[in-house]
Amino acid sequence: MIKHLSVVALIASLFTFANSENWSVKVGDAGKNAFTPATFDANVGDTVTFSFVGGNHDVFQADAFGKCVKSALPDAFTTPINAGNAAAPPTAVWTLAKEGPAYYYCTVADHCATDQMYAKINVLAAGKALTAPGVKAPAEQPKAPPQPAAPADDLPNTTPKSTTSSASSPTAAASAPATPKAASSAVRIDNQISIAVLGGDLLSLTSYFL
Ligand SMILES: *[C@@H]1O[C@H](CO)[C@@H](O)[C@H](O)[C@H]1NC(C)=O
Ligand SMILES: [Cu+2]
Repeated sequence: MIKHLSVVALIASLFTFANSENWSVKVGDAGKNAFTPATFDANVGDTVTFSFVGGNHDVFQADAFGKCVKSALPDAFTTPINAGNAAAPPTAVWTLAKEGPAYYYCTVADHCATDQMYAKINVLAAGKALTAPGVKAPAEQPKAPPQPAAPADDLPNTTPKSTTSSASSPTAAASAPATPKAASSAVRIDNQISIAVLGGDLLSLTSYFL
């Protein structure tokens, strides 16, 4: 019985991890004292990557929308003041650990009080559908050499369609390194995570039957 429950939990974890997303928020875009986008939906477990593209700004968590006061939470999210650089923006990453609205603002000068430099993320439970998703950040591509653009009609053959299909054929997904450039790299990262988690699941399933 206990083993049975752990198998169910492991399969559930597979779906939770496969759906985690990396959202992008620009800070100080176009010289404005603003966060872009200022409001969007996300899931618990997602990350928000702030890119400081202009001006001098920071990000401080608040306890209410439009409140220019640091959150009383002991683990309130904060960043140093960053000098914006559009070509090579400094970044800061906020991992959304808790369900519910997450508020933040900029503490520099009168950006919050006068220019309304504050924003909000609606953090929904992991796996819950998003009504107003944010902007997906381009995923990290460490050593990938430049790839020629693939014809659009190649995509259905080489792009894993869903986490379910990649989970049912992990070796096929793992041995397909030539993902076309047009395919979302976020999908690739999700699949890598799924395969890693699936590896653990298979080990557990094996011990379940021993
Ligand atoms: C999230 O997006 C940023 C770019 O906005 C990128 O630098 C970072 O590597 C991404 N993180 C992951 C885990 O993909
Ligand atoms: Cu600011």
